[in-house]
Amino acid sequence: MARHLITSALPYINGIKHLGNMVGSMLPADVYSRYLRQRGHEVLYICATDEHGTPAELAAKEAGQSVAAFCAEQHDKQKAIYEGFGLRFDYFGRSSSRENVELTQRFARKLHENGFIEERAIRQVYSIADERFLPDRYIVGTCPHCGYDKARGDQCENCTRVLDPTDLIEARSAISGSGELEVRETKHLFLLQSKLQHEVERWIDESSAEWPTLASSIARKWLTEGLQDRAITRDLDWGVPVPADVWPELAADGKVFYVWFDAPIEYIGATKEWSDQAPDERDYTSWWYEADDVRYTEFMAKDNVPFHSVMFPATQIGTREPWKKVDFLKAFNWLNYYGGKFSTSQRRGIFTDAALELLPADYWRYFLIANAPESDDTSFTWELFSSSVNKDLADTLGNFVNRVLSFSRKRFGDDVPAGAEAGAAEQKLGEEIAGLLAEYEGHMEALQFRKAAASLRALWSAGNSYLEEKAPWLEIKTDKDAAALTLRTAMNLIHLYSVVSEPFIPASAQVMRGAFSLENDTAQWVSPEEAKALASVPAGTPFTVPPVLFAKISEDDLESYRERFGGDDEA
Ligand code: B3M
Ligand code: ZN
Repeated sequence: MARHLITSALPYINGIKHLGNMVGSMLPADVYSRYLRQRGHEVLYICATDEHGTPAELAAKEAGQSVAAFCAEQHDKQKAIYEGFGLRFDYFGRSSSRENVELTQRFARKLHENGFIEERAIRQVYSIADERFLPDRYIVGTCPHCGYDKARGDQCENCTRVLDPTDLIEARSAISGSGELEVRETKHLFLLQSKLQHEVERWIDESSAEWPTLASSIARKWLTEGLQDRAITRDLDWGVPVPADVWPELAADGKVFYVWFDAPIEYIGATKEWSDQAPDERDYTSWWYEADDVRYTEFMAKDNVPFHSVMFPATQIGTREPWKKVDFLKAFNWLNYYGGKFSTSQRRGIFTDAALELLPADYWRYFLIANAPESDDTSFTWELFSSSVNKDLADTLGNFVNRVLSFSRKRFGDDVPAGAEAGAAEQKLGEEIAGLLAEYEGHMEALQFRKAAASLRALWSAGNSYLEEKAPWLEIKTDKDAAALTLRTAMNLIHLYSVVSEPFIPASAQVMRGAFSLENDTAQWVSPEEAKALASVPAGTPFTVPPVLFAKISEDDLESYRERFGGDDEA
């Protein structure tokens, strides 16, 4: 039994997220934490909304709300949606919390004391039309590296390079669209990452060996390019204020920390929010400070990797305090919509709120994880989605559950039938199940979600093959006891499925488990050795037949989804 700290990249507050956001961060983190919990580990899964920076200010402006009111409302909205998806955070915080403000200022003070922060006068883009400086996303233009013409001042979405607003070609204001810009001098705090290069390099050498290549190669690329000193403050109204005791002039000037400085600290901040709710039982420092017994896993999409693999660790190292650093960084590629990007600004693709209105969360959870963009970008298409729901969930799993339970009830009544002793076929099935379960565990331990989904599917299929082979609907005509054995065995499979499918499809798993009136039944994991016996549901256990677990998606449904959300014609 180990202590697992799990975080997923903090979703921006600037609007409802699309499925592409969720599949690369919160959803796999939830699947993994559920799995670890079932196996009896102590797990703390922390997430939060990322509320500072230009995206929040811009979105609030568009909504005609104050930033504070906008963030409070959007936080609640996102939180409700994630609950609907069955994401079981231990805590879902807000980066604008008092805890995060205090921790962010503390980090800055420490970095300053250790000589890693410097005040520098810089030349910054000022918009004459808007009468303000234009940091980060307030400015758009053409990326000097790849030529993408909608690159933002802080990062190019296309090539993922981190940018300075002054790097952009043909820059214009994102507020007014005005190209009437000039460069003015203003003072900002710089984090002297160049001084930390060697320490970060050593840390990556020691820690990244088992990270997926996607994550370690991005980290390496950054180190090879050399760590640059970066401005960590901005001229914005909304953000963590620069502490006045250390930098009175900048504080008076209203400078706040850059969102990417305070956002990762919110992983710690949200843990403190969590522990401040029950200070007698919880202690955030036991997870974050000198926490050598904790294994820390982070989940994120690839564009977030530079910040988590290099910049946040540099910040942590620079405090000279023993903060917990990431042990395993799980990164994801993009999920596309028919080969093109999901886009929040163009509302292209499927958004999390719309998805939940359409179909139950388990359909999405299963599809998304089974097709997670692990080794490559992948595409969502309605055709792929419906075939995966219909084949895997409805035909293979749902139909098995329903067929077995209703047939048994019809022939043997409301209790699991006794019948014959297990024979060679059950022995063989048990061996097969144990092997597949061990495989499944291996993939989960390695955070290989697509492979884990394939093993889970194979477990479901094994039940179908067994049932086809034994054909209890024929057995019953000649040997009632043999038919009862087959059904009892199949019911034990259903119970096993309810346990091992729980990380992927928690709601349906609970329905499957709930079909049996077993005392003190939990979702506690079953080892391959235990699973082999297929005997967790004894004869005589009362059961009920649940309603159809998964409804098939029809051609008509498909047609209407394509129409409503747009199909490949828009790619
Ligand atoms: N909010 C970016 C994103 O949503 C950012 C992640 C912060 S993690 C500390 O992709
Ligand atoms: Zn670019």
